[in-house]
This record gives sequence, structure tokens and C-alpha cells, in this order.
Amino acid sequence: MKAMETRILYVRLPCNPIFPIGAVYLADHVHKQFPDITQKILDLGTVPPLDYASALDDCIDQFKPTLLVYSWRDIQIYAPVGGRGGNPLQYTFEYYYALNPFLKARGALGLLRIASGYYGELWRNANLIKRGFKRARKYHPDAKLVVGGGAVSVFYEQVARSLPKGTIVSVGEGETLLEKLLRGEDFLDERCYIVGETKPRDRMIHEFPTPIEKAACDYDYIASIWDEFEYYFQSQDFYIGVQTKRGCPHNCCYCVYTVIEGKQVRINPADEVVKEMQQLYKKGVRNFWFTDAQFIPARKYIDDAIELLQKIVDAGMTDIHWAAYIRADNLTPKLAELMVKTGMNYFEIGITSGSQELVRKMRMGYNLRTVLENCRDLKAAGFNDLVSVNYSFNVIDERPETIRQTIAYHRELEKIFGADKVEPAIFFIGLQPHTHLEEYALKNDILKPGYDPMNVKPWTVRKLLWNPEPLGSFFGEVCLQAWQRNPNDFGREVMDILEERLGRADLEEALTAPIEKSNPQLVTAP
Ligand code: B12
Ligand code: SF4
Repeated sequence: MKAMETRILYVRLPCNPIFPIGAVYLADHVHKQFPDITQKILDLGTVPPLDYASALDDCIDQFKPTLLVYSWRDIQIYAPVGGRGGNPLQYTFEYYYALNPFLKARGALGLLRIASGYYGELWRNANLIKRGFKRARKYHPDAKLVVGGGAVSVFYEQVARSLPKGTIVSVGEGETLLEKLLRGEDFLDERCYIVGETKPRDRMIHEFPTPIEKAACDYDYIASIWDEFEYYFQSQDFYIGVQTKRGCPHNCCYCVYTVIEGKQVRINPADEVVKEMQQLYKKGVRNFWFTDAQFIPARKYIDDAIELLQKIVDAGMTDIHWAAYIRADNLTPKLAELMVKTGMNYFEIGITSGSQELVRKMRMGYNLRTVLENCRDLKAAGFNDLVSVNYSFNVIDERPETIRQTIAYHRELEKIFGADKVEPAIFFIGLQPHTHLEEYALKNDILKPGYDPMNVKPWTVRKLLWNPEPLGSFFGEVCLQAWQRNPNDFGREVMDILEERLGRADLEEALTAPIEKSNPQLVTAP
């Protein structure tokens, strides 16, 4: 493909309105490498559902792209939070665990509705891809089609069945792939394959992404190729994505980020990140989400975080707010102070359990005692906003005593931040492909080789939503009771019920993991 003749259309597939930073970064990168190429962004996240097809058709008719770049962000809607079409976790638990036939039937109906919505979205997105490709080919018979994004990265082996022959399916970051494609170079060594022509290599997602040097996104350019750019600036509810690094070196057993982005952490230069934020700041943006898999992936990146936050202060952006996934074991008092000073007003700690023993078994590499100390530093530095603490019960080797430990740990966090400021977010792990947990499930016959991770029929969800027996029914019952007692404060209610039923351990017990001769990790799951 000769660069001069190329016209690239980026289509962000329908999605809850969330800033389409993936497509934006790709367009920016291509522009920096090939300033003469004409590009356009169409974000279907800003278009009402009835208009998806016509918006796409109109855009293709006007722009006549030679290369279609589809960005597909999320597929997995049954994640256990209130989402499109209700609360999937609640329906699932009502269906599986409710004794009351009315609740069971309501759960079944809810799940069917969610499953049909899910399949409807898959079908709709695949059709938007096919439709756009066909239409683009009317104008340029050799137009090409590339598909990528978070959803495609996770389900790259399954999506091919609904995509046209010749589609290039991309895993992880797409900058280098697009660059090679546009230079007419061989690109198949990148994490990708071509539907109907090549097969994904075995364990392709585990290959390292090609590192790129990230420079500040040029938002004046982006505004010039994206008609709805202003959409995300109209409301102060949106947190605009800014990436400060890629990669996570950890091994948490259920997590796929560490393979999508790779284990090697690549820091974007702080000056470039600040330059990017300043452009958005000048356009009125005050809320930022650092979209890194982890903002501080390990202690050795503390200095990078300090440098970035200090530069934000030096740049005079003193009235912003930001949020991120934070591994709270990697803080120092100085970093805590800067976090507060720069306006961090929300963060999520994904400790998963308040039992050091389980945290170790899930390969999470957290020291829970350090997390508490760092939280105290954050509080002392003046942090007075919301902390969401993610707990996933029943992942590995959960027992009444480990539940009691989690309660003790949670109560200590409440003591530090104030009970109203600590929001326990109760998740049950949605089993994802390419994770250690998937490996475990396959080894232990919980899943069969060749199972379909995209299959979310009510009768298959049970295996993908990780809540194994013998404690599965107990948690099911506790959650149902919590929804009944206080649906608006589900997380806190679950914690209270667990404490009423099982009591609370000594904090010290929670923080001490018994030394094991060999760490059995994952082999002891119920
Ligand atoms: C940060 C993040 C969030 C933040 C976003 C904050 C914000 N304001 O932006 C929050 C916490 C809000 C969030 C929420 C959710 N998220 Co999220 N999130 C992420 C995370 C960690 C990073 C995404 C990101 O912005 N990365 C930075 C940008 C630059 O990367 P990118 O968008 O992926 O784009 C790059 C590549 O994908 C690629 N690319 C993108 N498009 C294309 C197209 C082509 C053709 C090519 C070649 C390449 C390509 O190149 C881009 C540039 O390098 C990813 C996991 C991960 N590590 O990737 C999950 C992830 C995207 N989230 C996911 C999900 C499911 C959700 C939720 C739906 C969960 C839920 N049920 O509530 C929600 C809802 C989001 C919504 N649409 O409403 C899934 C999506 C896949 C799936 N399983 O379906 C992911 C992959 C995590 C996972 N566990 O699997 N999320
Ligand atoms: S859960 Fe967080 S720390 Fe663990 S591997 Fe995933 S991104 Fe890294």
C-alpha cells in the first residue's frame, strides 16, 4: 500500500461513552510517522444506537477510506457490576442460588436478557465491521480492514469466526502493526493474523509487544480529524484517558492485562505526558484517568510517578482531578503527598483479599501490611476522597478463617479512611482466557480444552464466573441477602453479613501468611 494514497478511517465501535483513547493514539502515531496520510475518526460511542449504520455509511461515502481501522473496546458485559441491562452478578446469583422460585425465575429472565443483549452486541458489531468493509470496497476494491482494541486482544482467537476473510486481527497495542502495514512491510511478526489466511500463533498474546517511544498526543491534529471531539469535554463527568506507561510485571492469577500490555514496563517520558495533559487542560479538561494497567507497577517506578506528578504541579495544573489503578504497596510518604496535591480523588486498590495467605496464593505479590502503612501515609497527606477496594471472594483456597481475615483487614481500612470513604467493591472473578486461573481450570477439569470463553449462556456462565463450591452456595446466599437488605450499598452489606455470620479475625492474623515449604499456588483451590 503506498502511503501517499492512503485514507484511514478509525471506527470506534459502539461502547458506553468512554474516551476512545486507543483510536486517538493510533491516529496520532500514524500522523507522526506519515504526516501526509489523510485520516478520520468516527466514534460510534457518541452516536445513538438507531443511527450506527447510517452514521457509518455516511462517513464512508464521504471519506472513502482505503484502510478501515476498527477499534473494539469491550465485549464482556457480564462483569459483576451494574451495567447495560441490569446487574449481571445479581441475576446470575438469583438464578443459581435463590431458593425462592420467584427470584430464581427473575434471575433466569435477567440472565437471558443479558445474554441476548450480549449476543446482540456481538452480532451488531460484527455487522458494522462487515458493512463498513463492503461499503469501503465499493470505492476502493482493495481497501483493507484491521480490527483491534481491548476486546479483540482478549478474544482474538474467537472473533475471527464473525469477521470477513482478509481481516487483520490485532492483539495489544497497534502502532507498529499499522506502521509496518502502511510501509508495505511484512507485519505478520507483530501480534496479529489474517482471517482465512493465517492462524494465530500458539500463545501469541504472550509475545512481547514492540516497544515504541511515546510522544505527547497532538490534540489539535486529533480535533481536526474527529468531528465529535468536543463530546467528551461537555460534561465534567468524563475522565479523559492519558497513558503514562505500558506493561505490568506482576502475575496475578486472574489478570490478563499483564499479557495484553506485556510484563515489560515502558514509561512514557514525563514531559510528554505533561505536554499531552496541558493540551487537554487548555481545552477545559480537568478530570484525567491514567489508563495504565497499574499507575505504580512496582517500587522501582516510584521515582517515575514522583517525577510525573511533580511536573504536573510545576506546569500549574493545580485544579485537576485524576484517578487510576493503584498498587498501594508501592507508595512512599512523598509520593502520597504528591498524589493528594495533584488531585487524585479516586483510586482502586485491587487487593482481592484481606488475607495475606490468599494474596500470596493468587500470586499477587502484595504485602498487605505495607498497603496499610501506605494508606495511613495517604490519609496523613490529606487524602479525603473515595477509595474503592476490590475484593474477589472464593478465588483460591478461601475458608471461613480467611473470610474473617478479610473482614479484619477491611475494618482497618475503614479506621484509616473513614467507613463512608472506603467502598468495598465485591467482584467475583470473571475467568478470562490466557490467565493462570484459566490454566488451573483446564488442568482441574473445571473447563474442557477448546471451551468457548465468549459463550455466556446462562448455563455456561457458572464456570466463567468463578465461585466454586464448597463455598460457592454460601457466597451466593450472602449476596442474595445483601441485595435484599440493602441493594444500594451492596458491598458494605456483604461485609456486614459476613461479619455477622463468621466474625472477625485479629488483624495480625490477616497480615501473617503461614510459611509453606513450597508455595502450592493455585493447586489448593477448592
Ligand atoms: C483503564 C481501563 C479502564 C478504565 C477506563 C478509564 C478511562 N476514562 O479511560 C475504567 C476503570 C473506567 C474501565 C472500565 C471498564 N472496562 Co476497562 N480497562 C482499562 C485498561 C486497564 C486500559 C484501557 C486503556 O485505555 N488503555 C490505553 C489505550 C491507549 O489502549 P487501548 O484502548 O487498548 O488501545 C491500544 C490497543 O488496544 C490497540 N488498539 C485499539 N484499537 C485498535 C484497533 C486496531 C485496528 C489495532 C491494530 C489496534 C488497536 O492500540 C491502541 C494503542 O496502543 C484495559 C486493560 C488493558 N490493560 O488494556 C481494561 C479493559 C479495556 N476494560 C475492560 C472492560 C470489560 C471494562 C468494563 C466494561 C468493565 C465493566 N464491566 O464494568 C468497564 C466499562 C467501560 C465502558 N466502556 O463503559 C476489558 C475489555 C475487554 C473485555 N473483557 O471485554 C479490558 C481489556 C480489561 C479486561 N479485563 O479484559 N476500564
Ligand atoms: S491485577 Fe494489576 S498488578 Fe496484577 S497483573 Fe493485573 S494489572 Fe498487574
